[in-house]
Amino acid sequence: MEAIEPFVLRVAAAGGCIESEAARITRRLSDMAGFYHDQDAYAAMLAQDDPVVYEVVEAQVPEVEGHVRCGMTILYPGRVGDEYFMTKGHFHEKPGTGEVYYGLSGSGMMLLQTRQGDWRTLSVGLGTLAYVPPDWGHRSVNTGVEPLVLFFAYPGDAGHDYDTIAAGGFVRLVVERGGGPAVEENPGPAARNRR
Ligand code: M6P
Ligand code: ZN
Repeated sequence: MEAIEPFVLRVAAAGGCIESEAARITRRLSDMAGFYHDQDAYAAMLAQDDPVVYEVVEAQVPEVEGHVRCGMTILYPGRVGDEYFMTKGHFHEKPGTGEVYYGLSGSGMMLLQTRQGDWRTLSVGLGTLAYVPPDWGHRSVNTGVEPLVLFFAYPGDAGHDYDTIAAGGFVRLVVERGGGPAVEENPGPAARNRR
């Protein structure tokens, strides 16, 4: 296994920043074509602005078995139409690998689903530990008004499979109804195309 020095990272919940050696990925609205169910709302919003939807700050840990990849996701508040800002979501490429999240600020939901289409939701946010068992796809959703900041840790060799989600989406959506979040069936590509 590749050896690295032990290290600490300073994690600031409010700003969601990890100082020192960390890689930062920024996902803007324009990076998320096809992910939101209301494509007209997506296009209209993008014509006005290209906001940052979320950032991932990840420690520089080898992507090999035995290491633990860790960092934070900072998911900003907002909506595309009635659908709350969310991460792309992914399965792990390597079967049998799970993930742990711990909420440092904000509030939201995690959508989970198996490759067979079984699904769950978990409440996440400040003070909540969310456990993603192996082989459950996962997506974080910010249903609040503050940034949702989640610390995460997962096996170094897990890898990210985005294609499965990109192809079929999640079977449920988290949408705003009457001022609060609701979990609804995803009408799917056929319904999307009718909009
Ligand atoms: C979590 C971790 C990261 C992941 C990030 C953003 O914090 O699972 O590995 O990259 O969420 O999610 P996604 O990659 O699905 O956009
Ligand atoms: Zn993951």
